[in-house]
Amino acid sequence: MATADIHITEGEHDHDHDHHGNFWTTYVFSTDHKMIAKQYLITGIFWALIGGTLSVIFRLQLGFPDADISWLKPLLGKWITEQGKLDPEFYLALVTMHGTIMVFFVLTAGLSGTFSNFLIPLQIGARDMASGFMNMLSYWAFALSSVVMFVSLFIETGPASGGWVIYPPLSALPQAVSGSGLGMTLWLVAMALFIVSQLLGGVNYIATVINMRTHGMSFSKLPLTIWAFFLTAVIGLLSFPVLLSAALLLIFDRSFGTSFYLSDIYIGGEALPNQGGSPILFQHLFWFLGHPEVYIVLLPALGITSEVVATNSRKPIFGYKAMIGSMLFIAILSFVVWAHHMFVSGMNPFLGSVFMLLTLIIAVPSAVKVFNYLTTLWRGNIRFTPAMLFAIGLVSFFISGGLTGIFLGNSAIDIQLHDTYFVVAHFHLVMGSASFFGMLCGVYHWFPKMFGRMMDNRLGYIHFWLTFVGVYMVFFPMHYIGIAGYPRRYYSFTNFDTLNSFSDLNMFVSIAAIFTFTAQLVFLFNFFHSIWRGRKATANPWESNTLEWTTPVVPGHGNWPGEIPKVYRWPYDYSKPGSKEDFIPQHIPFSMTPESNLPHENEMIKLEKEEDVNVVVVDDKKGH
Ligand code: HEM
Ligand SMILES: [Cu+2]
Repeated sequence: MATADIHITEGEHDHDHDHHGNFWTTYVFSTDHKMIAKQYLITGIFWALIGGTLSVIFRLQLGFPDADISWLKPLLGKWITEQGKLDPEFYLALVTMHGTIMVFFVLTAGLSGTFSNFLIPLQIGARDMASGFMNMLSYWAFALSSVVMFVSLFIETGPASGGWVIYPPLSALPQAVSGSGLGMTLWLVAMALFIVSQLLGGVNYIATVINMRTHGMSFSKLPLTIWAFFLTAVIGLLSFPVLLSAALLLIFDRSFGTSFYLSDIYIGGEALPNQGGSPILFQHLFWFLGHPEVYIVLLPALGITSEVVATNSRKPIFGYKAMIGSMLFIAILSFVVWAHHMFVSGMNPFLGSVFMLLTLIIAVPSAVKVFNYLTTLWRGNIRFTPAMLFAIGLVSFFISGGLTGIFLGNSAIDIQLHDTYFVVAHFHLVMGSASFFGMLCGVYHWFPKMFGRMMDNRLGYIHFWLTFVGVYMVFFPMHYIGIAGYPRRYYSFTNFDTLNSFSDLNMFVSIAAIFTFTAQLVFLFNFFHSIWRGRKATANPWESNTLEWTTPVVPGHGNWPGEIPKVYRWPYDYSKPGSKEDFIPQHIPFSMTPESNLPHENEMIKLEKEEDVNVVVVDDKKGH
C-alpha cells in the first residue's frame, strides 16, 4: 500500500502547510470552497428571514383583513394607510419579493450555493474547486445582487410588484403600477447579477466534478449528492441564460422603446405606440427557465436526502443506478414541460396536450425516487437524527405535494385550478417546503464538518416537529381554499360573498404561518449558539462512508493535510454482511475487507495492486 501515497493530480503548490491569510482574505474575499459555502449559507439564512417576514406581513392581511395594523407603521411607514390597513399595491410587492427571495436567494443560492460548494471538493476528493477565484466571484456577484434587491425594498415607489414571474405588460410599463417603476428596474438588475453568479458557480461545479475526482472515484462511485449537484449545475447552465435574455428584452422594452413584448396597449384611452410584440413570448422565455428552476431548487435537496437516508438507515441506498437514471430523466424532461404553466394563455389545445403528456411522464422518475427512499428505509436500522427526520419530512412533502401535480398537469383540470390557492399549496409543499427541509437536513448533517461542533439534538427535534406540523397546517388548508375558487395574489376577499365562508380557514392558515415562522427561531438559536458553544465534534460523527469524513475535524485549506485518499468502493457499503463494522468508507480497499467481499470484489483486489504499480509508472515518467 505504500505506493498509494503517490499523487499525480497535484500541482507544484504544496498544500500541507496552513495558509495564514488576514481577516479579509480568510473571511471576506476567500477562495476556499468551504468558506464560500459558509458565506452562501449565512446569506441564505439572512434572506430566509426577510422572505419569511414578508410572508408573515401579507398573511396578516389575508387572515385578518379587518384588523387595524397601524402598529406596523414604524416598520412599513407610508405603506400602512390612514385607516391602519396595508396598502393594496404594497401587498403585491410583498408577494413578489417573497417569491423571488425564496426561490432564488434562499433555495437556489442558499441551498445549491452552500452544499455544492461545500461538498463537491470534499466528497470527490479534491483540494478545492477548479477555479477558486471564479468561485469567489460567483459569491460576490450574488452578494451584489442581494444588495440591489435589498435596496429596492426601501425606495419611495416600493419594490417590484409584478409577481415573481414579472409578466409584461405590467412589468414593462413603468406607468402601470408604482412597483413597475424603479423597483422593477432594480429587480431586473439584481436578477442579471444573480444569473452571472449562477453561471460562474455552475461552470465551476461542472468542471470540478468532471476533472478533479480523486483516484478511483469513477462516476459510478460518486455519492448521489454529487450526481444531484452536477445535474443541477447543468440544468442551471442551460436555462439561466434564457432568463437573462428574457430580462434583457424586457429592459429594452422598458427603457429603449422596443416592442418585444408589447402590442395594442391602451392606457387611459390612449394607445401606446408599441406594435407587434407579444407578452406570451415572455411567458415562454420565463418558463423555459422557470420550470427547470423548480428542479434546480429540488434536486440538490433530493441528493442530500439520499445521502442522509442511506447513512441513517445503515443500509445501501436502494436502486443507486435507478436514482441516477431518474435524476437524469427528470433533468431532461424539465426542459420540455414549461408550457404547463401556460395552459390558459390561449395556446393551441393540441400543444397543450403534448405538454400535458410530457408533464405527467415526470411522475414516473419521481415515483421511482420515492419508492427508493421508502425501500431504503424499509427494515433499516434507523437512527433518527434531526437530519434524518428532516429527510423523511422531505419525502413526505414530496409525496403529498407531488400528487397534486398530477391534477394540475391535466390541462382540462388546470383551467379550473390555475392561479388559485390550490397551486400555491402544491408548489409550497413539493418545491418550497421539500427543498427547505432538504436544506435544513443538510445543515444538521454537515454542521459538524463545517464548524467542528455538533448542533443540539433536542432543539433539533423540537424544531423538526414544530416545523413539520406547522407546514402542513399552513399549506394543507390552501387546497380547499383553492378548490373553492380563491385566486392567488388577491389583496382581500371580503368583497366576494362566496369566498367569505372560508375566512375562518384563512385566519387559521395565518396563525399557523406565524407559528411556523416563529419556530424557526429555535433553529437560529441552535445554529449560532452551536457554532461557538456546541459540543466538539468527532471526525466522523454519523459513521458515514463518504470522503469528507476522512478529513480532520475541521479541514484546513486543501482539505486533507496529507495525500488525498483513493477510492475503492461505492459510498453505500452499510451493514455489509460479514463486515465487523456496519459501515465501510469509500477509501478502504477490498484487500482490507476479505471477510465481507463479494466474489467480484475479490477480483478487484488484483486490480488494486496493479493500479498501484501503474501509478508509480505514471509518476516516474513525470519525474516527480
Ligand atoms: C412561512 C412560510 C411561507 C408562507 C406562510 C408562505 C405563504 C405564501 C402565500 C400565501 C403566497 C401566495 C400569496 C398570493 O398569491 O396572494 C406565497 C407565494 C409564494 N411563495 Fe410562499 N410562503 C412561505 C414559504 C415559501 C418558501 C419556502 C418558498 C420557496 C419556494 C416560497 C415561494 C413562494 C412563491 C414562488 C410564491 C409566488 C409568488 C408570486 O405569486 O409571485 N414560499 N407564499
Ligand atoms: Cu413547471
